[in-house]
Amino acid sequence: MDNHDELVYLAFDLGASSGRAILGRPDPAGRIGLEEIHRFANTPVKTDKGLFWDIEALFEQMLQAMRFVAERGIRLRAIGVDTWGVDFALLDENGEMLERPRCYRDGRNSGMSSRIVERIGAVRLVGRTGSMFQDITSLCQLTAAAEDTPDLLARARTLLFIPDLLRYWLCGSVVSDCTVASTCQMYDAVRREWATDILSELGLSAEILPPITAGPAIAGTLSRTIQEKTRLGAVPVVVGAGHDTGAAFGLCNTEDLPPPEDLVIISSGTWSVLGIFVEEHLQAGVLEPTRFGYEANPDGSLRIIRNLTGAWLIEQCRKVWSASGVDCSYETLVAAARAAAGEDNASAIIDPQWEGFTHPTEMPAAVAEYCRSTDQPEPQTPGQFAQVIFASLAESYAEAISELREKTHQPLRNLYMIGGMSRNKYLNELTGRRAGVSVIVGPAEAAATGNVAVQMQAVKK
Ligand code: LFR
Repeated sequence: MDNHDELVYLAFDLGASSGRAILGRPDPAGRIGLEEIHRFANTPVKTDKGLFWDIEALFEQMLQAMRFVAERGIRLRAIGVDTWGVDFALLDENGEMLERPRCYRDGRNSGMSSRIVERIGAVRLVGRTGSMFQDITSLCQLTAAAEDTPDLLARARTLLFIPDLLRYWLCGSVVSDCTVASTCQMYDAVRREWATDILSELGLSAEILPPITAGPAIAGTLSRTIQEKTRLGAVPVVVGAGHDTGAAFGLCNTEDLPPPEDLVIISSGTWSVLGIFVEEHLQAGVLEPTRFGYEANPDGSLRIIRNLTGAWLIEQCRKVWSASGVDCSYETLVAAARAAAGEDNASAIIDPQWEGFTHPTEMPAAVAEYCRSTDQPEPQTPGQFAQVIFASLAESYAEAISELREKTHQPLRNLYMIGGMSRNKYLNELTGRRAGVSVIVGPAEAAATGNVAVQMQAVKK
């Protein structure tokens, strides 16, 4: 039986592979209990123009989840949306979407980061935005749009990142927050303003960028149309932690964990975002911008991050294997990987960041190709592939941690693993050994919990 008087928050947490609707119920001690009420796949659509998110289908799933809530008679205190970063939709003067949001894995972004660095200069770009140099950033995507679809870009009046677009559809407000803005490479997270000079040097308009709230806030209430479609009332919709990784890291700034100089965090889903909390940007030149950048936490504080490939490799392999009838449950694969350790065909180490893994036709074939081209034995069985992938992920985490130790002179002896992949005990063991860290396993649903925490702050204000 639902207790209709308790305080319930609804968090939408959308990743690149799947979305979840989760109810959050804070207890008197401040702990947040979670109940997943709906889970749905996020499947991009490939057309002859490129790779797009099926954003309408995702929104429809969100409405479905809201109907479930209404049917149970739950009165929501608020709703919040967090998603992956960098991607955006462009709206015309009537607020209509000009095309579906492109997926950051779209081929047209390839090589864009180095071209922008050539035009702006690495030092200046890092100084103004702090973002890690990657082809996926919104700045790269917008520059690609200016070259590839200039007419469409000319018609754009508003740019909304994915969580902002979904919130706009829920309540009509046009607003963003520092967590998602700090992923885009167009935002100065230190001064907390758009880096408009960088945009104009690239011939891009800064006028389409949304305003950014100062911390968690209520953006609006569910529009009439949405209330009618879902049978929910005028529920407040919150802005403040639109970026999933930002929402997750926001949870980790607590005294229950080791102090920042001794703590690395990995928020792991499709990506494994490895980070440490910092007071300010390090001196220019200390960090290599193709490997490290800065992002903002919901309270505006900063973290250094390295964006590493996460579950993407194994998820894409599972897709191929399950289509041919192989048992691909996570438990089976992890057990098979453990059993394969030590076999010659499971000994290769791949670079999970290799461009060939961005969006291959078949992931196992891409892994095999990498091994061949680096003169390493090719894995044959799913267990051997999984072993190669897990060992390589652990290796990439270890390298990043060791580089951070060297550059920051901090001991970083503890690793807090959060997000979906934190459930993979075998990967945690491999990482602990390779990186020389004690692994503390945190919540798998860190982003959703952080999302609810931010909603609670916003409604309290
Ligand atoms: C994780 C994440 C990362 C971001 C990547 C692409 O879901 O949000 O933080 O770099 O997706 O947006």
